[in-house]
Amino acid sequence: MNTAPGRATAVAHPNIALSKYWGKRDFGHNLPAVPSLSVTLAGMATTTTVVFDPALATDAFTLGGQPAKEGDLRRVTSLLDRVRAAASLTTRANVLSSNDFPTAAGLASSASAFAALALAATSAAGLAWDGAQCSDLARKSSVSAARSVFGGFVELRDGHPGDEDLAAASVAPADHFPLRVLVAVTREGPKSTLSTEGMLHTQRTSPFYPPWVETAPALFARVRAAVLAGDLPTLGVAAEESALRMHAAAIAACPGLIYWAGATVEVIEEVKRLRAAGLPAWFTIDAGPHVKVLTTPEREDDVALALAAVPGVKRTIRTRPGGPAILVPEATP
Ligand code: 2P0
Repeated sequence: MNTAPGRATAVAHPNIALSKYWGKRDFGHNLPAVPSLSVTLAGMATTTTVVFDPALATDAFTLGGQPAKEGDLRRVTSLLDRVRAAASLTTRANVLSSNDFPTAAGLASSASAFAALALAATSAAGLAWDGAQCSDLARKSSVSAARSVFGGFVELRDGHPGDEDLAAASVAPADHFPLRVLVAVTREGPKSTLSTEGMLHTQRTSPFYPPWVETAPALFARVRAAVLAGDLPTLGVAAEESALRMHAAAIAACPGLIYWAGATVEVIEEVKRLRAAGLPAWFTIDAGPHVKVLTTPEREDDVALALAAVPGVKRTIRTRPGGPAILVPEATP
């Protein structure tokens, strides 16, 4: 419940793509070149408060207690400008946001950030927008954020010219089948190439970008069917293929874009060893060095123990499918 007019707080979770998005069909409208399917994660969250304040001359954005960088403030302002236009408002806003997981480290912080911001900002502006409208708004700032508006398993189709609105949609709820996702953190601190630049560079220079775009829809269909069937082994294999093809396209860019650390490869090898030993374990990797491992609740402890023992793994975060972005009561100071 958000009682004070002009302000609202929302919580959103990161998501991990099982079928990856990498590349834009239209940079101006931020339309993805390939369809993607993700699982929204419980256990990690962004909390964002938006306060429209007539006393402000410009928007202000504080991230984790620190004034945000210029570029981050610009992205926040551009989302707020869309909200102001829709609500016929001119008032500037103060945005306070915090993550309970590392920012910009390949843990999809922009996904939860813009999903929380879209929900908090529209609510604070008095707009009663539904999930699809918030998802489209979030997607215009960050494609993966469109998916974090919804909980459980979520899809986002590829965009085509003329797609002014493009929202993600739910495929199956969080409890559709028993899944655990373990994040093997291989490096602390922000990554060197942000996703937006990384995919633009891949698009411009990688000879493997066209085959990536051409083959991604069939992989997406395999991932989607496996999710609907609750078939983790089939899902795991398709998710690994999607991650490796995305990285293959990025690695083949000029110069090559290698998001992996040495420990990333060590974890991949360990996942293969676990699988050969009969444990359910499949990996996926986003635009960073960490490895996310899909497994079952029954074998989560065994897999977590094995990952923690891999040289170079700093720590392991245990997550599971989680809920949608929601409005929450504000904490009293
Ligand atoms: C994904 N990633 O599907 C893929 C896999 C990273 C690797 O979406 O430019 O922050 O803001 O739309 O959404 C990360 O890219 O990029 C991402 P923009 P975004 O989750």
